[in-house]
Amino acid sequence: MAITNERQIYIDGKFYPKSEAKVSVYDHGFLYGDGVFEGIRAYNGIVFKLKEHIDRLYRSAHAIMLNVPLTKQEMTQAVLDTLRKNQMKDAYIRLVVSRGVGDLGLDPRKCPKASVIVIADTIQCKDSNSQETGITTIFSWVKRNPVDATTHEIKSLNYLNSILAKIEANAYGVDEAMCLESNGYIAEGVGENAFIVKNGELFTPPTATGALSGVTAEVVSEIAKKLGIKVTITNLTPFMLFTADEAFFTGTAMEMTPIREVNKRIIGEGNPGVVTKKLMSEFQKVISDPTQGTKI
Ligand code: PXG
Repeated sequence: MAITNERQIYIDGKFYPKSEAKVSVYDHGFLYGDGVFEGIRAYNGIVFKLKEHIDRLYRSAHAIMLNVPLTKQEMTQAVLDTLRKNQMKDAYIRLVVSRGVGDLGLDPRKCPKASVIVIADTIQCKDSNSQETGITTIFSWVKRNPVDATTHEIKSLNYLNSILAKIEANAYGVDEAMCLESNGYIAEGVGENAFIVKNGELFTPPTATGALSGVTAEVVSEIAKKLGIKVTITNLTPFMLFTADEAFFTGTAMEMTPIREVNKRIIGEGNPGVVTKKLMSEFQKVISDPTQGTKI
């Protein structure tokens, strides 16, 4: 019997209680990681940057030649319907499009229809005090997916390299892993973009070599520019992070989170710096601005 007050999950146009929301073991998303996804947040009845997330989802799908069975407008509606169905105004939304049910071979032609899943739930990915204290990190040995393979630019269901980096961070007792790209430059975290502050200016790695084109990173860069803080997209070495004045991560799940340590090197003063704090307080204003998203 279904448990009452269970979350209702959208699967291919229908809602199922969480305990009954299941996909086939023949789904190629499960068998091969063949699919794409997005993580989105809703704040106080507004889905933050929903259009930007949906656009990125369709770009990822296009790159893997996955036919999304909904138009962007229908996909937007599916997200909003899921939030309404669950009566959620604040949520973490997971949008998944998998290649769908096929046979045990790799060939996607055996999967006649892609599957769309929308989960609206909450997420706990950082300690409540990490915004005040900053988090600890290590450089992982796992490089980001190279551009000439399962490139990091596609937000695919293949997140094993992020998971391996996370396992490493866990094993070393730090909060998060910092990932490098194949030339040894800083790429990003396991699910967040990286920024450093040096002499009052912001620097972040290029998306071409190793960082996902982050929605939150874009928002924070825009805030910085409005505040008159210069933002430069450039290759960053581990040394530049060691010797930065401040550093922080941005991401839908992590929002803005200061970094206080990398491989036991304290960054700056070892607590969130002035530029980071200023950006964080402006970021709070932007996420509660109804013009920055789609009303539920
Ligand atoms: N880099 C990667 C590799 C990501 O997956 C980001 C950066 C940040 O992008 P946005 O657009 O969210 O600012 C992401 C996306 C998690 C989790 O549980 C986070 C993401 C994806 C999957 C899980 O922390 N973030």
